[in-house]
Amino acid sequence: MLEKVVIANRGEIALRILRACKELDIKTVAVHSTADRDLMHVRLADESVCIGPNPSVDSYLNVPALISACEVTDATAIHPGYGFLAENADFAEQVEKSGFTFIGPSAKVIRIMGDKVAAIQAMKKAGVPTVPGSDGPLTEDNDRTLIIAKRIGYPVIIKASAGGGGRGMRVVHSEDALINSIYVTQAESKAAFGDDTVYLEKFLQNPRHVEIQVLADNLGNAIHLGDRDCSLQRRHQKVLEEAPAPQIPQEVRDRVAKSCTDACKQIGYSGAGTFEFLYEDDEFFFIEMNTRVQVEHPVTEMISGVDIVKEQLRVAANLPLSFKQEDVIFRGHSFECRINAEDSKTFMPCPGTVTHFHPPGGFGVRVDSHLYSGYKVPPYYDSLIAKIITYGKDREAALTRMRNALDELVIEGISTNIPLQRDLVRDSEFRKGGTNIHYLESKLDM
Ligand code: MV4
Repeated sequence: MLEKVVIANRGEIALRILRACKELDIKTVAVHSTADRDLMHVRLADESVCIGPNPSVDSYLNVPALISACEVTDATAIHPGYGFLAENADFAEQVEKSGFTFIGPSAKVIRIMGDKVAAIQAMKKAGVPTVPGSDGPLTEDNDRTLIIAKRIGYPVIIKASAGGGGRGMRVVHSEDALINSIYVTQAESKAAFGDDTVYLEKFLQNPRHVEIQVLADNLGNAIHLGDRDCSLQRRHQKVLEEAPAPQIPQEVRDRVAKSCTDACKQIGYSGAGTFEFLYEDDEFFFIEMNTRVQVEHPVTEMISGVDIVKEQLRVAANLPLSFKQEDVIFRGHSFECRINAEDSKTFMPCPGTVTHFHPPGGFGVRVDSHLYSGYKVPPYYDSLIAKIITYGKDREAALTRMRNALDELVIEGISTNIPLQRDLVRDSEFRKGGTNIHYLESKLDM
């Protein structure tokens, strides 16, 4: 097993990683910025190192400081969590070159998935269903581009190959607007990412966001942990997730999941990963792959019984996954509500001191949070402060538990999105299941 892990993150995910390390008897090193010295996981870790001042660029994104932290503590591995450096191929490469284990896939695979054109091509080749599109970057040949768009059929969407997660996209409804829109998207992409490569896809008008969780080890095994629906989002920030994704024919679900595990084997994937799909009219279309553990991983853990972070640690130690596909039994339903320190009307971040925290509890309720009464939410980082996760034998049971859990939850001293979450779990359309990616924003507009 790994001996000592540097947790290169903060907040709830740092605590989540620490818990997995403790269960596996791995020593832990918390690294933190000045403002974060009172974080819960810093207190619980075997050792802690202050890696720099508050701005992320000086601390959680400070590669030399992180490598130094490994060196001074004699750590053997580094877990990046999500966000920050988690999907930075150069970081993964530097960690490995310095003689430490990066807990995640190889730098090579991270690099391919960061290049959306390369990712789609690799997945298509491996048999994963993709969105009809340009199947590669657009060229300077505008006549060719116009023919491609005509073949796909309007509306089309222009996407930056270096983008992802909703950055660098533009929808085009007619031929007259295409070429100019491509120029604009290329210029924006060049400015934002230093790369002007763009590609075209058919624009799906009312899809759901459904993703497949996978795990792969370094011995050629790859398994999936089923799907999650993450369609409820605002400005590309997920708000409420569930597993499994409701109302998908079992045969369609099984087929796409199988294509993902086949693809993992083909590209030599290692660790935890997520295949992101758009789902419309009973069809899956691959759009991107995430090479990290995700915020919403707990809903998958609840329905599969698999501890995803522990498996990440096993894989990084070159151990086999602790089970085979046929050992994974899916049971019940799970929801996750993300609790953010933000204004409940304007969605602006609302840092400050939590004067009182009372988490919900009881059978089928899980709270992943670093909060405690007296904790000061700093203004420097993202505003996620807690994840309320419920489990039930079916969707209805898990949702009832979530309504009750949100009613029990008390966070005083700062403004949060708890009122929004309480409203959402009572929303009649949401209760029916299967709302699409536009549902939340259109509800908020009313
Ligand atoms: C799309 C799309 C419709 N058609 N691609 C946005 C985030 C990025 N991961 C991909 N995104 C989209 N790609 C095609 N061909 C609509 C979106 C999209 C979206 C996707 C998932 C969740 C929320 C979304 C909100 C707006 C647009």
